[in-house]
Amino acid sequence: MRAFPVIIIWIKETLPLGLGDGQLFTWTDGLKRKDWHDYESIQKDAMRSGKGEHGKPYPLTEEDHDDSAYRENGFNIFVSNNIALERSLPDIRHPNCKHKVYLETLPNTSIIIPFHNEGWTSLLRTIHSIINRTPDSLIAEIILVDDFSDREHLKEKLEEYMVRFAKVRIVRTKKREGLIRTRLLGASLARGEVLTFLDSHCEVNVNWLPPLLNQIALNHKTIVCPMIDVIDHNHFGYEAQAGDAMRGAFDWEMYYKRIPIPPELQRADPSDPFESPVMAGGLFAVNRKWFWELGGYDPGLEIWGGEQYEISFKVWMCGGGMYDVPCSRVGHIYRKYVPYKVPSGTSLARIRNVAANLCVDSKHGATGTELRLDICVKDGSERTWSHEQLFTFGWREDIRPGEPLHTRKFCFDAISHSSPVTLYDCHGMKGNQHWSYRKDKTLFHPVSSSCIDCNPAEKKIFMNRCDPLSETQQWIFEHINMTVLEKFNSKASS
Ligand code: UD2
Ligand code: MN
Repeated sequence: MRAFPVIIIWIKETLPLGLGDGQLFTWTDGLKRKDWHDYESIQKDAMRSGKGEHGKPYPLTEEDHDDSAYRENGFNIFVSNNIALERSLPDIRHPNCKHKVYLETLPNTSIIIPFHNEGWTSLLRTIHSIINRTPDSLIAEIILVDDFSDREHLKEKLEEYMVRFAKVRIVRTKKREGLIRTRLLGASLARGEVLTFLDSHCEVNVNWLPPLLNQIALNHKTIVCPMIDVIDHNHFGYEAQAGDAMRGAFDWEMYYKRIPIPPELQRADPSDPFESPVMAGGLFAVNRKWFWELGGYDPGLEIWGGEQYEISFKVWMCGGGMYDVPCSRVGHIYRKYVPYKVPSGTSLARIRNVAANLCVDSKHGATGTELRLDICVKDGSERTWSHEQLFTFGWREDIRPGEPLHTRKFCFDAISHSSPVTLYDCHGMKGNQHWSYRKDKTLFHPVSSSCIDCNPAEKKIFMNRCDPLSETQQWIFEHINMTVLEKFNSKASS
């Protein structure tokens, strides 16, 4: 039997809620398609009520806002603990998505979720949302890959909990590997036809998986990404990202950004998949064989970041394509700060002055403002990257507030051998933003041949003629990786 494409138009007009469960439609290409919505589960979600349901913000009180709620995860775990693991979400897809049909026979998938010290309820909510909003026949397995977490709830307690889900497997790395090698471990054990990667603090939305698998079934050389929605790190409200459907891009500093789709590339139906140059990183599906043909990820990538470019470039260079799929939506908690420790890298925490015993502080650090000294933050609170006393000495040989994973885009800048040290937009071209740390503990500024000095009484930080014997010019980098710093400095002097 053969139907004509016009049938769709007819259906759109007569069945506003959807096409009807399980009904089959044959396209002119001869392939059978069906409506994959699970109307029973949609109905169940619609009936739910309570705090945080339908993705509404949880009503926060003062004390719920306390920093202790954020410390372990970088998002408010109290709120997470107080909303249902199976909470409902708003269906914020483009209205056309309700009427879309996908191949009747879709490949199945292994869902791979790396985690390092994830919160209990945020991890469980990820799993529950998958179980509740994904057709069981499409899930080959859910692989939770523990990247050497040390929190107690992620050990036996997690294994006991997951016994109720036949498809969940837990595997663990033998040492801290970082998210890239952790994903690779999951991928190497996966048996599904498709690999679907998610972060460990997500909530998948209605009918999220079929549109992803459909795109891969039509052309296996594709990586497909859902729209990533924002779960607020304070109140857990669920909403689209600003601007919603945009293309992935990056700037000259390799910062990921999203830019609008140019009008000439916009689709007639904005709910159709569109090509995107690079992906955000965490949430995507890929044919398993094609992933390995691409060489997977480079296993030399450490802890966090950059892997999305590596895989994106390989896709394009190997004759594949990358698509964002507006009818597939997954919520993700964007953290307030990175809660986990980064064992290697160019990280440095505080820069303390020997004479003053005060630290460099970037509190009022908008661009153009002067750096000042302030009382050093207590040890232990250094995990809050948003704190103004963390700095990164980067490969660009500049110094930026923030830790390496999420630095702010301002750099230490000095315009002369006697000017104050200010924060200024990083340009990555050395010059006034070029620094080196010397063995005598001075912070040297090659372009002006001077050093950073300070006035403890006034808490001022300024440039001065280098005098390594003056303690006001001696700075201690606390928690720095000395090997990295030495490598850095030998390069600078050669
Ligand atoms: C984004 C991506 C993330 C990843 C990252 C680096 C989204 C929504 N998220 O940052 O997936 O691509 O950029 O480019 O696109 N983890 C480990 N071991 C570690 C550190 C993290 O297993 O050492 C896990 C962590 O539990 C999480 C995932 O890796 O499930 C990503 O880490 P993240 O959530 O801290 O990264 P995020 O969302 O800031
Ligand atoms: Mn994440």
